[in-house]
Amino acid sequence: MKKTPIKHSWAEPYKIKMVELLKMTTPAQRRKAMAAAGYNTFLLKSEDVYIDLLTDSGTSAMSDRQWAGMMLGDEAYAGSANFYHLEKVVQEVYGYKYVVPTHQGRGAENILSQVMIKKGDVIPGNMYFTTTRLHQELAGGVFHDIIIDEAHDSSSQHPFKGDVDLNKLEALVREHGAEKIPYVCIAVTVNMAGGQPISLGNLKALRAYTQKLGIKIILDMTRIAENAYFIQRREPGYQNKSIRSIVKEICNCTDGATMSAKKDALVNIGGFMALNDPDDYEEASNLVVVYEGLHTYGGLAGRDMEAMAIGIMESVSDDHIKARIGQVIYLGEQMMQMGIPITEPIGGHGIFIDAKRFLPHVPQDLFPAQALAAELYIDSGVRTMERGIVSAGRNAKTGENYYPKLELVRLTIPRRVYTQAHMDVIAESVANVYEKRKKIKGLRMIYEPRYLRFFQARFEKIR
Ligand code: PLI
Repeated sequence: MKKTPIKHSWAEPYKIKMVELLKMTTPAQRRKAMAAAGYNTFLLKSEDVYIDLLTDSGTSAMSDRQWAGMMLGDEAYAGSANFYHLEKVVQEVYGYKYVVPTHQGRGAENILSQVMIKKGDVIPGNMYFTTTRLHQELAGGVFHDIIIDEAHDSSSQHPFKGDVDLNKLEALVREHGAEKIPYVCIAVTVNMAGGQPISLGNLKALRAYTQKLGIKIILDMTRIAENAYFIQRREPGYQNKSIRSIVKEICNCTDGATMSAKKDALVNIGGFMALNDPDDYEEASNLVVVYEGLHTYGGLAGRDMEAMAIGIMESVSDDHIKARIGQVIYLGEQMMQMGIPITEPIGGHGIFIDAKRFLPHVPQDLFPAQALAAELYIDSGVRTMERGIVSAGRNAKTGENYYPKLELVRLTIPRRVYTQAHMDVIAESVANVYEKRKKIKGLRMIYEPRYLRFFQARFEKIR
């Protein structure tokens, strides 16, 4: 367990003005809380959690400027000044023409899927995301994974594991015809692969191929600034380019985007759809009225849109993103030094423990990642989440379980929330559980909800 100092400084470009007090709990209290939550970390009460790594979604600390912006909320039902500010920022930073706000990312996914997908369509993507795939399926489409094989191997050192395998896309085009493919769905820092980036070289090659066939590219731009950071660090020719210019270059390769602003954009709630095609925009801005609210608020308060506009500007600052990912890398490097099997290279928004290698004696049917997340909570009050067979769910047609190659526990780092000392506590707790890993036997699912089961499923311990 020898620690060597981390070479690069990533110190935060901010200081702390207000703190939120946390309750400290005992192992006995946590054992009881975990059992009451059916061994699902989503069902824990947040007040029972010490360090909350469940998600980086909506959990960021807003800046003093964002809070000040909240006071400028124009809460008019129609034509809020904050909407026009948000629209201007999205146009300037990302370069899209039209913006439709939504309450969060899945609101945008619902509307975009309804606008663009017809029954029987095929939607290729660089790995699935839970809500994205479900909305594609509910709209009548079928998702196909076209990410490179390396993305499914947690130990592959490929620098851009979010890249698309163009041969897989060509095979889909040959099988179904380009007219059955309305768009390719491209995620940045691919969540389910461990926060792994796509390269601009790959995106440009994809663009050249799809343009010839009249297939659009829709970006899931949820963690785009984090992807830009990896391009700046790893892709030849981008070392001297700003995060902001790389972000714009990524968007320029696409026709539109859905955004969960709860991640990169540093807000607690909010999202949007951004489009270039006026017909798609017209339909989306009409449909949003049905599901979210008028097209100038989309389910958000004016103050939420103001905080989002300011958050987007802060998110593309080079100093911000260097510290954000620096903290993630700091934690990941500690784990690697301790011999903990994690997804490599270290990704953008968290550390993903490979539960198959951590618990090789627990078969996937006994939910090793779910069981490991429960043990980590009991050990230290650190809340993580499963990203494996429970998250993958069942095939909508056959009802069979998906068996993803990756069986991961995600330790997601909220932005601007925790300190370096918190990172040390997390690493120590993972090491503790690693030492007693042979005692972990797995779980049995005793309640399975129909949609997105990982949120609400309940389990009991295998004795
Ligand atoms: O949680 P929403 O509805 O604002 O966004 C959905 C969503 C879309 N795309 C991607 C890549 C996501 O990561 C995402 C939400 N992610 C969550 C909640 C997470 O914990 O990762």
